Amino acid sequence: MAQDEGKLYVLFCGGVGNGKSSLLKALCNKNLKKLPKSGDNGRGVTKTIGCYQMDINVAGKDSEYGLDTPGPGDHDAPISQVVTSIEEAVKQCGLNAIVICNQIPSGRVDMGCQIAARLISAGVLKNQKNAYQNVIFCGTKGDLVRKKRVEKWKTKVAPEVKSSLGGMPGYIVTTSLGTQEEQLEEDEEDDELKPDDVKELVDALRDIYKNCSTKELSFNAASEDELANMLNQVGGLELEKKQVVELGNKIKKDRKKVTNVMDNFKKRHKVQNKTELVEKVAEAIQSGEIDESSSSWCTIL
Ligand SMILES: Nc1nc2c(ncn2[C@@H]2O[C@H](COP(=O)(O)OP(=O)(O)OP(=O)(O)O)[C@@H](O)[C@H]2O)c(=O)[nH]1
Ligand SMILES: [Mg+2]
Repeated sequence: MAQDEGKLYVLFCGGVGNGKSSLLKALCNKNLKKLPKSGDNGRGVTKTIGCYQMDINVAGKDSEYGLDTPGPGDHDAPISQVVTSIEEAVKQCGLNAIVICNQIPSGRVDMGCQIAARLISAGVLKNQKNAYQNVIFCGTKGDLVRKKRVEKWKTKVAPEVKSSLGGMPGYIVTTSLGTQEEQLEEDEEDDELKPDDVKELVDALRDIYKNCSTKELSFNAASEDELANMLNQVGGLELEKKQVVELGNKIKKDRKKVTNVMDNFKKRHKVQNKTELVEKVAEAIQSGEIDESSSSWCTIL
């Protein structure tokens, strides 16, 4: 298939509350009517996949889009729904880069990151070894800890993602969004606030766009059993054999469901190819047809 050299499509994934939507919001075209929703919510904020036009000045591109995802661990989006939605986005949208978000202050590669990494490892990286170069492991909330801990995250914590990803990501970067609105409201008196810093992430995305031999990531779905076993193991679910089979069946059903929702969307919007799909989903978010914070997952994609 001919590569569409004029685009950069980026998937943001990782555990619930790790700052996926905030990061995408920081990179978005500020003229958008609707920006990704972020904030503090014990149940999780983002419930379905969203797609937004970014503005990060990548030389030679004419469109940059970011796809926001719910995190494994969300209270309203069951795990099979989260993983099948992420799979569908990788399969249908012709992604160029994947950003896995991990909170630096936690000092852990949390379960959400492990699940996202294992999903990408099984579906994207297993058959495309060069594609490790298209994966960014991003430490978020760097403003909440001292510089020393940011460095420690980079050298000691982040490399642990290798065991879930099956290899080292092409880029390990850190970001800080210390001056975002929500934070300012709460911490008005806090003179420790540091300026927003997303430079390392933007540089990595530009680099991927310019230098990576794998321009578009292809997706080969792992079997339902494989995924169910992975979730059982990484999630520490301790399911009996029979329950793992049931989870596999649920994943199978959800895969069908999300593909149907996607096919209906494509029909409704007369979508012909991947580029049009991403643009139409972004338009549908702006028009309010899709609400990514709605827990009804039939509005997905
Ligand atoms: N101080 C600080 N807070 C941040 C940063 N990034 C995100 N946050 C805060 O962390 C919380 C969660 O951020 P979100 O962007 O909603 O996280 P998410 O990963 O999209 O969460 P879900 O959609 O629920 O999975 C919000 O209160 C953000 O304001 C950061 O760099 N620094
Ligand atoms: Mg979110």
